Amino acid sequence: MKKTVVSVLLALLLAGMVCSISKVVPAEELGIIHINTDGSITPSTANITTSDDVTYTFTGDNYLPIVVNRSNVVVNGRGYMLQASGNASGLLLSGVSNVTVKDTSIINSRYGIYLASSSGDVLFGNNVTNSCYGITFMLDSDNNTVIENNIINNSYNGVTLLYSSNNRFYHNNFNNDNQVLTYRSTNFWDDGYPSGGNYWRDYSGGDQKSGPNQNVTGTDGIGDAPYFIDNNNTDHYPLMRAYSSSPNAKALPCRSVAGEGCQVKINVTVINDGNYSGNFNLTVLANQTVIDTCSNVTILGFSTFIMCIIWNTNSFAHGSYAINAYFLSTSYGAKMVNFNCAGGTVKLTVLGDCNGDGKVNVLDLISIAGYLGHRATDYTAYSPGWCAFNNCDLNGDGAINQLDLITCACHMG
Ligand SMILES: [Ca+2]
Ligand SMILES: [Ca+2]
Ligand SMILES: [Ca+2]
Repeated sequence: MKKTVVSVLLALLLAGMVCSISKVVPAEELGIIHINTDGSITPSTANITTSDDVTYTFTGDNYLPIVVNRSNVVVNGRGYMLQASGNASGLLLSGVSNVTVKDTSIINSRYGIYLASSSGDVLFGNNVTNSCYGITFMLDSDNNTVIENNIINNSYNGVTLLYSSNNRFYHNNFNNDNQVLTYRSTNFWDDGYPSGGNYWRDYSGGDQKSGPNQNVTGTDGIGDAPYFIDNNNTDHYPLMRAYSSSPNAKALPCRSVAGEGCQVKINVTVINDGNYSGNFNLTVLANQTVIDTCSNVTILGFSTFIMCIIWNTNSFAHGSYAINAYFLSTSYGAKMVNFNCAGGTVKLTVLGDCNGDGKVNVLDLISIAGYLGHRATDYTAYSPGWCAFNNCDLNGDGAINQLDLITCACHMG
């Protein structure tokens, strides 16, 4: 009986020690993909492409280890998978600096991402899962930044640091039996308050308090007690929930040219394709001037919504205004998110100046005439022609007709 127990324990122990690699790769496929110091990629059959020897983009999944020997490059996995085999590292950065590895799913490798004597590199938005060692820094791999990665289900350690210091880890999700192992390494594990640190699946603290010292009444999404790794490594602001990147949002004005005194519609569009949710205060600015605020806007996970803001330009001088919106969380880690609007600039000019050249003349009349009979309902927001149509709709009534022509004619000269 005792013998059986011992055998079972031994079997369990061995099972735990043998790191499972699920994919068996035929011997002829074994090899290594190199991003060489001269910028070339070998072998040429690798599912990676570059047009400038700076950005290396996956064109499909890769089943060989990748060794990066070139500094100052970006490796963009575009969500594709990298699966090394046997005892190989998925991605090895060897003696390089200023390399960014992003958006790559690295699974079933002995070492997911391995840095040897490499400093000043960035690991951003990768999934490092189901390997033996998730992320490993060896031999003076210092001053690297590791953010927004999922480091999950790695059988030995999530992160291993040997003789590697001053690296910064934050906004990562950690769920491994052994989260971190360090030796002679002192590192940063948070981004200060209120940005916060990492999500640790095994964190057992509560969240009743807030503030940099976590001594103010009120919850803030950050654990009240630090997450202690070892004497030289502590996450002072562990996240209470898994980190999910911010919702994608834009603040887009409906026109790029507006006559003085016009009202300009601005659509604030939020597309949230993550599980991140919370309540926010929204502020919309024209250059540095606040033009509208909304409190307690709720953004739910996996949702989309559009809010319409009206900017009354009465008290604004002629000139170009960049429209920006930002959300300040009131419910989750007081996370501040800046959303820059793509193409969101409005030129304030004389009424009637549809093309924004500062003069009202026959060119503006021609622009308006080109849209005669068109209505706002003919256009989908942001589609080609939509913004130009709005620029010509001088009285903003959603139709272009003789009223707009007359308004323009009255301001000519
Ligand atoms: Ca707290
Ligand atoms: Ca003009
Ligand atoms: Ca009109």
